[in-house]
Amino acid sequence: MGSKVLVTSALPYANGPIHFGHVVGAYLPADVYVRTRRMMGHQVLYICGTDEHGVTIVQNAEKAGMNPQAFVDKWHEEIKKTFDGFGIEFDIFSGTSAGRNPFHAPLSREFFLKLHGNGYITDRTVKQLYCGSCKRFLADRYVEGTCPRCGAPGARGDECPSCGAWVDPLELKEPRCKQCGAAPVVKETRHWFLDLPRLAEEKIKEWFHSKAGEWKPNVLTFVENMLSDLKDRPITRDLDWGVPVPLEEAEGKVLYVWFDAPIGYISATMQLFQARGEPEAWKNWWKDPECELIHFIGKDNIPFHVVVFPSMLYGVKDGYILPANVPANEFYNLEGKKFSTSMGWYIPLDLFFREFPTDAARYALIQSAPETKDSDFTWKGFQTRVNNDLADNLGNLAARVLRFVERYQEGKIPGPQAPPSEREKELLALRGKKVEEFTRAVLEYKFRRAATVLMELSREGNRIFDDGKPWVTRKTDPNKTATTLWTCCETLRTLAFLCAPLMPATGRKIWEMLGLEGSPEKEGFSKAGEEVFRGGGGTVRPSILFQKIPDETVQAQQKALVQRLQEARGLEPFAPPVTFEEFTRLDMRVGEVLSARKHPKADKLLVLDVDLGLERRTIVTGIAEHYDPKELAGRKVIVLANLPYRKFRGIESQGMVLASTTTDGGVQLLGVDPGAPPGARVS
Ligand code: B3M
Ligand code: ZN
Repeated sequence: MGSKVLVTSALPYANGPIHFGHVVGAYLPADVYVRTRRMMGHQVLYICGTDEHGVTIVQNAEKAGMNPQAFVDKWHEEIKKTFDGFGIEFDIFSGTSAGRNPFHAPLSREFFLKLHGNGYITDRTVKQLYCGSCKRFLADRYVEGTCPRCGAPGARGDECPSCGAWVDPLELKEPRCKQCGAAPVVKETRHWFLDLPRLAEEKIKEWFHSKAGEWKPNVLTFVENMLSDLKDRPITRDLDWGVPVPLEEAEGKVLYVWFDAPIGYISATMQLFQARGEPEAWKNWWKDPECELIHFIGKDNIPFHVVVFPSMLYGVKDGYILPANVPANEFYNLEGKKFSTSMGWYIPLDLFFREFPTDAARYALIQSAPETKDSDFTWKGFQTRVNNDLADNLGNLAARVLRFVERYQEGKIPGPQAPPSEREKELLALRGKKVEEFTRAVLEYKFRRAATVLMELSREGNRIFDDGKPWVTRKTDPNKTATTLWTCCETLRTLAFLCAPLMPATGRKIWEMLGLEGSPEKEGFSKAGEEVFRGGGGTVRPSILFQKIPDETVQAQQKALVQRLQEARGLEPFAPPVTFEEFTRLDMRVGEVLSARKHPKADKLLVLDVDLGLERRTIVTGIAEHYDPKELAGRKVIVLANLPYRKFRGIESQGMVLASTTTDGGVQLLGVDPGAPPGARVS
C-alpha cells in the first residue's frame, strides 16, 4: 500500500432520487475509506458527480416535459443534497453534461480518437428498428412489443419484465415505438465497437489475474466468467443527447453513456484542479504509477469498472493507471423488498433526516452493509443499532464517565493517582490494537467489522468503569477512582478517533466533551493510542450523544412505509380487526348464476338469477361495465346471503355478489373451484 490514493464512487444517474441502497453500496463505504486514509496521513482525492447522458435520461426528461440539461440539473442538485444529508464529502461533485463540466466532452472525444487510432475501435453496419414518424432509430428501451419467448405483452427492446429474458429488439413480436405507438421498420445503421477481446488478450486478462488475491470474491467470480466469453461492444448510439462521436461519418450519433460516464472521473478531476489553479495537476493522480485508483461501486457496475474502463485506460496508451481495486457491494433492500420509488417502497430521505441524526444513519447502514451478500434496511434493525450500540454502549460510556468527572472531580479529567489494575492496563494497551484493527478492516473493505471494533473498545471501557466501581471507591480509595476515570477518558479519546471516519460529528463531539482542542481528524490515527491525560486533562462537557428510538417511532415508520406503498398501488389500508364471532355472522354461500341481464333502468347494474342451493335469489350488482351478461350464465360466484334485501331502481336485490375492487375502478368477481355445490357455506 502506497500513501497516495484516488477514490471514486459510481456516478449516480441524474435521473431520480437516490436511496439507502445506493448510499450504502457505493458512497458511504467510500467516504469512510477516504476519511480513514486521510487520518492515516495519506494523500487522498475523492471524486464523484452525476452521470447525465443516456437514453433513460432523455426519456424521463421528455416525460417530465423538460429539456435534458434542465432535467439533469434538477436531479444533480437533489442528489447532492442527499449526499450532504449523509455527510459524504467529495473533493468535487461534478457531472458529465456539457453544462456542468467543460472538460468532459473534449476528453471523451480524445479517448475515442486515441482508441480508434490505436486500432481498438472498429465499425460495422447493423440492423436496427427505426420509427418513421418520430424519424429516429429506436434505442432498446424505446421499443415495446410481445416477448418472443414467453408471449407476454409489454416486453421492452432490452428485456421482458414478465419472464426476465434478454430480448433482441429485432425479435420482438409486433414492435411499437414507445413514444408514438407507430410500427417501426428495420433499417441499417453504422455503429462503432470497442474491441474488448483484443484488449483483454493484450492486457486486461493478465492484469486481472495478476491481482486475483486482491479482488473481492463477488468481483473475481463475475469477471472470470465475463472474460471467458468476451465480445466487442457497441459504444455509439443514434441519439442527440450525449457526446457527439468525433468522426464525420458518424453524424447524428453520440457516444454510449457507459463509454463516456467513467471518463467523468477523470474530467471531474481536471475540473477540480483547474479551479485550484493547477490545470495540469490531475495527471499527478491519473498518471502516477504510485497512485492507487479505487472505484467504489454496486455489483451491477462490475463489468464496466473491471473490464471496460480499464480496457479504455490501457487502450489509449497515454500513461493512465489501472484500478488497484474495485470493491463492489451486493444489493441492499428495504424490509425484504427491493427499494423502488415508483412502487412506493422507499423512505423519503428529507423526512428521515428531519427525525434522525446523520451519524445514526451512517452507523446503522454500515453495520448492515451488503458487503458479501444482499442485505436489508429494517426499522427494527435501525432501532437496535441505535439503542444498543450508539446509546447504551458508546453514548452511555461517554455520559457516565464524564458526568462522574463533572460531579466528583470538579469537572477536570484526573491523571492516574494509583497504579492501574491489570485490567486497566490491558484496556490502555488495547486502544492502540483496536486502532490497528480498525484501519486494517477498512483497508480490506470490511466496514462492518470496523464498526464492530469501535463497539468492542467501547464495551471494554464500560466494563472497566463497572469493575472499578468509582461510585464506591470515591469514598474508600479516591486515588484508585482517579486512575479508573483516567483510563476511561483515555479510552474515550481513542474512541473519538475511531468515530471520526464513521460518524464524524460524533467523533468531534466526544472530543469536545473531553475538553480537547482541535479535532481527531486533524491529529490523525498515529496519535490515537497515546496517553494524553497523564498529567490531568481539561474541563469536561458531558452531554447526550444519541437519543434512543422508542418503539412507537419504529411502528409509525413501518406504518408510513406501508402507507406509501398503498398510495403508489392504489390499495386501501386494512380495516380494524373483527372477532371470529363477528366474522361467522356473515353468511357467505357458493352460488351458480342461472342467467344475467342488464338492469332496464341503470347502465351500471346487472340483474342476476342465482341458485343458492336452498333458494333462488335475484341479485342486483354493479358490474355491468366489467362483465358481459352472456359470459356469466353457469358461473359460480360467492354471495353474501344474510344482508337485508334492498331495492335498486325498482328491482329488489336479495344478496350481494362478492368482487375485488381497486381504487382505480378495477372489478373482478370472486370465484370458487368448479366442484363447489351451490349453497355451500364459505368460511
Ligand atoms: N450511472 C450506473 C449506476 O448509477 C451508472 C454508474 C456510472 S459509473 C461511471 O448504477
Ligand atoms: Zn415513434
